[in-house]
Formats: sequence, structure tokens, C-alpha cells
Amino acid sequence: MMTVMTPAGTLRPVLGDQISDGRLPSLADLDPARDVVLFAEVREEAAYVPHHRQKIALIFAGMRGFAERLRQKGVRVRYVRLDEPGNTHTIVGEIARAAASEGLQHVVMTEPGEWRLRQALDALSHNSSMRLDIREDDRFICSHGTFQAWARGKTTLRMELFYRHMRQRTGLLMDGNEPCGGRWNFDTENRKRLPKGASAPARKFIVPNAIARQTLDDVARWFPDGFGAIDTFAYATTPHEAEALLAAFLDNILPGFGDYQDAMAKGEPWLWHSVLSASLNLGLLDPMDVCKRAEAQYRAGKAPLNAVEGFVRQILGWREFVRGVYWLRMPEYKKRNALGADRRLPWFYWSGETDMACIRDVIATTRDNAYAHHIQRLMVTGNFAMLLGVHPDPINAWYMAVYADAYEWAELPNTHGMATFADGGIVGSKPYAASGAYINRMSDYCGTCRYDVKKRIGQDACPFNALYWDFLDRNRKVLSGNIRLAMPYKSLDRMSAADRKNIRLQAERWRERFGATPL
Ligand code: FAD
Ligand code: DLZ
Ligand code: SF4
Repeated sequence: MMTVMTPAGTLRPVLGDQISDGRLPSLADLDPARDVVLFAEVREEAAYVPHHRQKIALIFAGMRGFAERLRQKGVRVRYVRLDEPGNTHTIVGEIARAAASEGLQHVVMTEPGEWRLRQALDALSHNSSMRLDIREDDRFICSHGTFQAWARGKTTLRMELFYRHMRQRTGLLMDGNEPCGGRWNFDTENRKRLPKGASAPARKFIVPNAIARQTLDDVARWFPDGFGAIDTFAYATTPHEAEALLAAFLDNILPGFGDYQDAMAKGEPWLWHSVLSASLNLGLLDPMDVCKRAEAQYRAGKAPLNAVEGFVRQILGWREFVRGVYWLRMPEYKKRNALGADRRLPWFYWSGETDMACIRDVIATTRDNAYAHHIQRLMVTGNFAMLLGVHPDPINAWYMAVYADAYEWAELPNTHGMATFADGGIVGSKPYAASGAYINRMSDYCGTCRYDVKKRIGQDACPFNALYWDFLDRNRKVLSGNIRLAMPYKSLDRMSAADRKNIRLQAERWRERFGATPL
């Protein structure tokens, strides 16, 4: 009797930030009759930095929900829980284990978002007999090839020029060959301080579904001492929930997005921000769809151009740009430390125990919500770590750990490039260094702070002030030639030698006091 051999199927691992029903390149040609889709909760991913518990729960709930939806479609799913006996606790270990036990030699997956995992997968492919096909992640608007072609021959990479290029390529917010409204950028209209008494619009939050609730219980049990509150979890874990958040944002919040984009207010974690980064980065939302729907609000007269352009620039511009820079410059990019920073990160970044009202508020929302908005990340925690001279590694580890949206392709260029200037000017043309005056201008923090924002020296002086001038003084060799810093260096040079010495001593006292000691 003749036996008919069906060709072996394919193992299709799906990573925790690949929760994209119907849009994942590695599942495009899935054969439900023969293929196996693999999900693996593993300690290596969950613990290579001490992730916020909401971030772990978000990813595991996203994976569990996606696995369930695939099963309901008749797909064979192998789901490895964190507590499953035999779990090797690495992605590559679980791929090898699944391939062996399912008898599958062909593995197809979508490229990972982080360099270290790409390296591990390449090593697996070289060291085993299995055939590993890694497909490009087309859930971004700009492909690797398009970014490389744009960057070729350029000595500096500037987001603004990349963004204009992408507007032209995609036709987003274009009227023919011209940008809508005759301008590419409405930033100057987007720097308003929040008026007294004004409060942010009401926003929609997600009540965790059954899978998310079970996952939150598991994560609370598995990571009892992990960072961050867990019972305040309100993230979308399914495409349906993310769609509800997006729709509510477009209707109720987008119209005011531009005006207060740079503002900060005590006890107001969200203001007019979209809080969609975790959904976008998990794969629940498609960035091009989000941009097109924001544009449609403008075209329908439901949101002003400064708001829509500001929002589209964040996604089409910044999000795609930082990813492009990451893949263009890794692995060398991560080793950069242009300012020779060498200090420890103060413990209050984890505990929130500080008298600095601005930092205390940002750490509070970070712990409660695994979220802080961009200006808080950039001008409060990022700026302060840079002024102190904290080494880039602990800063990166902190940003990777504490935010629900943190993946290295987005986190590293923002931290190394924008917040700390560790990359020496690849992402930004100057460090975003600022004294307390900036925070006072853009927020209501200083009014309730125990420190005096107007003072530079003394125990009750705002620590940002002496640290700011000391930062400029210490880094004179690298920074004083930067034309965009000409004004502050002029002010510094007008100070007497005694003033500069006092600033240096005061800055050193702050470093000691905050535990920013040499590594
Ligand atoms: P909104 O203000 O509503 O902006 C809309 C969307 O634009 C965001 O959802 C996000 O997808 C995108 N976006 C905006 N700014 C940026 C940016 N600079 N880079 C990339 N995308 C952007 N963003 C991450 O997604 N992951 C990170 O790990 C991350 N780490 C950061 C670290 C530092 C030090 C800094 C300064 C910024 C970091 N950002 C990161 C960028 C930005 O702060 C967050 O994307 C934003 O705060 C998310 O909140 P939101 O969704 O309300 O954004
Ligand atoms: C962040 C994360 C965590 C905490 N846990 C897992 C996991 O257990 N399994 C998994 O497949 N992915 C996880 N992730 C997401 C990965 O770290 C992410 O896919 C890579 O960093 C690439 O962006
Ligand atoms: Fe922050 Fe200084 Fe203002 Fe206090 S006085 S809130 S430390 S900027």
C-alpha cells in the first residue's frame, strides 16, 4: 500500500510585540492544517531589565489573547507559559524545543525589534540544522531599505528632513506637492503652558478583560517584588480594545493635541497625549492607519491642522526616524558615551522618594501607569540624569524597564539621542539641557516644591540650576563649539571665577546627596 507523505509544516514563532491579527508578515501564508504557531513566555525577555509589572502583563495578555483568537480560527498553537515545566526561558531555546518536539525543521518569523534578539536568532540559524526565514517587519511605514536610501551620503540625520521626505512619499497631509496649510511644521503654535484652572479632557480607559485579569494575577504572583503598581492596569490588550482607545482619542482629545504638547501639570499624567504608544508598539494598531484617520479628522474639519500635523509628525516622523537610526547604527550606537558620563543613577528613580516636586510627580505616574508623556521623560527625568552625568547604561536600563511602550528600537535613540546626548549628535543637534527655569515655564511643579527655582546655590536652591551650569562648564570641550549653545556659553563666560567655583561645588554636593557617585 502506498502512503501519501504530507510535507512537514512550518513553525511560526510570534514574539510578544507582534500582536497584529491579520497583519503579521510571518503568518501571511500560514497553513492551519500543517503549521504550528509558537508563543513563549520566557524569563530572559521578562527579566533582562526589571520590567514594570504592567509591561509584562500587557505583553503576556496580548500573547495569550492572540493565541486564543488563532485557536478559534482552527490554527494549531503551542503556547508556553512562564511556569510551564521544561520551559528553557529563552526565545531561541523555545524555538529549538518546539521544532524538535513538533518535528518541524522550517521556521518562519517576523524580524524582532531588538538587536540582541536578532543576534541570538542568527546564531541559532548558524548553529542548527533548521531553516530559519526571518521576514522584514512591514508593520512600520518606512522600510529598512527606504531609510537606508534616505540616509545614504548624509553627514547628519535630521528628523525634520526625514519627516518631509515621508510626507511626500506617503502623501499624508499634502495638497498636491505642497504641505497642507503651506507649512511643514506648526511647532511654534504647540508650546503653550497650561492656563490656570484648565484641566485635561476626560479619557477612555480599558477595563481588563478576562484574559488580562488572569494574566495580571499571574504576574502579581510571579513578580511579587517587581517594579510598579499593577492594579491600575488600563491598557488595551486586543486590537478591538485598542481601536476603542484610538476612536475616543480622535474624537475627544486630538483637537487639543497641539496646543499643550510641551506642557506639564502636577497630577495630570495624560493631558492631551494619545497614550497609544503601548498599543502601537505591541502591534495592536497600524501606524499608517492611525495617521490617515488623524488626517481625515482634519479634512472633515473636526480637528485643527496644528493638532493633526503635530500628532502625525510624532508617528510618521519621530517614531519611524528613531527606528531607522536604531537599525542603521546598531550595535555601535549603544556603546556611545559622547560626554563621558560615569555616574550612578539615583535610587529615587525607582523609589520616587525625593523632595523635587517635578521628579516626584513623573516617577509617580511612571510607577502607577507605566507611562509618562514625552516632555516628562525628556525634560525632567532625562534632563536631570544628563545634568548629573549618569552613565548611559543605567539610564537606558531604567527607561527600558519602566514604560509599557519600551522596546530598544524606540527607547535607545530617544535616550541616547534626545535625552542625554550620549550619541554625540546623531539624533539631536544639541543636548536638551535645561535649568529649573524651563520646568517652571512649562509646568506648575515649582510652586509646590520645597526647592526654590530662582536660586542656584544653597540647600534650598533648585538642584537643576547649579547642575545645568556645571554641565555646560564640564562639557565645554565637546559642546562650546555648538552654535545652538552660544547664548548659554556667553552667559556662563560672563560669570566670575568665584561664581563658577561655587556652582561646581554645589553640583558636586547634589551628586553626593543623590547618590550619583562614580561607577
Ligand atoms: P503622543 O504624545 O500622543 O504621541 C503620539 C505617538 O507618536 C506616540 O504614541 C508614539 O508612538 C509616537 N511618538 C511620539 N514621540 C516619539 C518619539 N520621540 N519616538 C518614537 N515615537 C514617538 N517611545 C516609545 O514608543 N518607546 C520608548 O521606549 C520610548 N522611550 C523614550 C525615552 C525617552 C528618554 C524619551 C524622551 C522618549 C521616549 N519615547 C519612547 C518617545 C515618547 O516619549 C513616547 O512615544 C510617548 O511619550 C508615548 O506617549 P503617547 O502615546 O501619549 O504619545
Ligand atoms: C518585553 C517582553 C517580555 C517582557 N516578555 C516576553 C516574552 O516572554 N516572550 C516574548 O516573545 N516576548 C517578550 N517580550 C517582548 C520581546 O522582548 C520583544 O519581542 C523583543 O524585545 C523584540 O522587540
Ligand atoms: Fe523641579 Fe526645581 Fe521646580 Fe522643584 S524647583 S519642581 S526641583 S524644577
